[in-house]
Amino acid sequence: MEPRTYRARTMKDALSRVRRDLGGDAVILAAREVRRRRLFGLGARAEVLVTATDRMPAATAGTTSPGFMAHGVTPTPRIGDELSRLHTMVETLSRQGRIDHLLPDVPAELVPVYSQLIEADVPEVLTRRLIRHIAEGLEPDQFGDGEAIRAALVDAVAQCIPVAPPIAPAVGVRRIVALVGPTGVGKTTTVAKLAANFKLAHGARVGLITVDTYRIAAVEQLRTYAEIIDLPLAVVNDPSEMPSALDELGTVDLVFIDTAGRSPRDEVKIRELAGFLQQARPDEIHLVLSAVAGQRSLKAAVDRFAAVQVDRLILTKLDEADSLGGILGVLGMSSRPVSYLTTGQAVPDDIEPADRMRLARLILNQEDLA
Ligand SMILES: Nc1nc2c(ncn2[C@@H]2O[C@H](COP(=O)(O)OP(=O)(O)OP(=O)(O)O)[C@@H](O)[C@H]2O)c(=O)[nH]1
Ligand SMILES: [Mg+2]
Repeated sequence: MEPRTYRARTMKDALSRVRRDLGGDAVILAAREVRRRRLFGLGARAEVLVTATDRMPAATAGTTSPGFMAHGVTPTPRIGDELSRLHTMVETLSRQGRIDHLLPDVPAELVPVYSQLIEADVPEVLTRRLIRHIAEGLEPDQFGDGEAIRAALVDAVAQCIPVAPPIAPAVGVRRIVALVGPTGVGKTTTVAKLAANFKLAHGARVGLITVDTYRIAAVEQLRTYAEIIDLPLAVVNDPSEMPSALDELGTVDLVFIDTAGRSPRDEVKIRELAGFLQQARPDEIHLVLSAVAGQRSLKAAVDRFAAVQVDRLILTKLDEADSLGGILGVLGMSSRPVSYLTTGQAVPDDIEPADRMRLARLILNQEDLA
């Protein structure tokens, strides 16, 4: 087939269309950004032009292996394959004199890495910053070294992920930890996982408080966990009840406060939540964010929940997310460290303390959850 040119708003969209039209063996011949004038003088809009074909052009076919295949175009790309393509891509593009057509500030050898990050949903601006960082850190002879590039990439991504140590209860000192966040992200489930682990694995004395009294089912959900794990539970209907609820729990090392999900759009409800928390004076407030949520809603959540003095982030539903790169942009914006990752519905198993190298490898699809 003659090469076709695809025009799209983002590199990711362009690559998806290439994949849909040309299938798993698509070969990218050139990729560049253009600015397109818009009608009525509304300013220029950036677009990406990708030229691709379903097989190698005759001039280069049969020389080495196929040229640059877009990362992720094959259903299950293997990193080894990807890295060997990196080398042949550079050769092919050099021969075709096409390196200049590539994205201007991305060195040709790092184009597959660029594509990998875009496919993982890492925001474009951050992708370019990562590429620049990797390029600066590599020795000249490492540009042809797939292993070195892979290690540099994981390191660069890991550096964008601030992590916090796990919650550290001390015997005889009551530590209060509150979980807040948008609706349905997994706050109650995560409270149950944490409470069970601290009681069962660490032998801590744990108590629970819920301020989610808007729905009967919400209180019952936490009460069920409290009964199974055998923990005291206090229900708080009004901020003024908080001190007596804390007393009601008796002597405990760790109190988890479960809160009602709040839409980031609902500033009134978030202020109301702040009222409850002011009375509890938590030592730590963890904002729970679902990895399934889109970049924009994650950012809105970080932005709006800043009103309750968030200290840490918990990332949930990693098992359900198609890609995790969007989280990176949000971490940069929030500047709060990640404390825990949750990876499924099972209480108490599907939770782990955040580890920046692991999260980086997960984002880059270099590691499985299990
Ligand atoms: N796949 C997956 N599901 C999860 C995870 N954590 C929680 N869930 C599920 O997400 C759903 C909502 O969980 P909840 O814990 O009730 O969420 P919430 O944030 O307390 O919800 P609201 O109180 O209504 O705001 C439940 O079906 C959980 O089993 C996770 O890590 N992975
Ligand atoms: Mg809940």
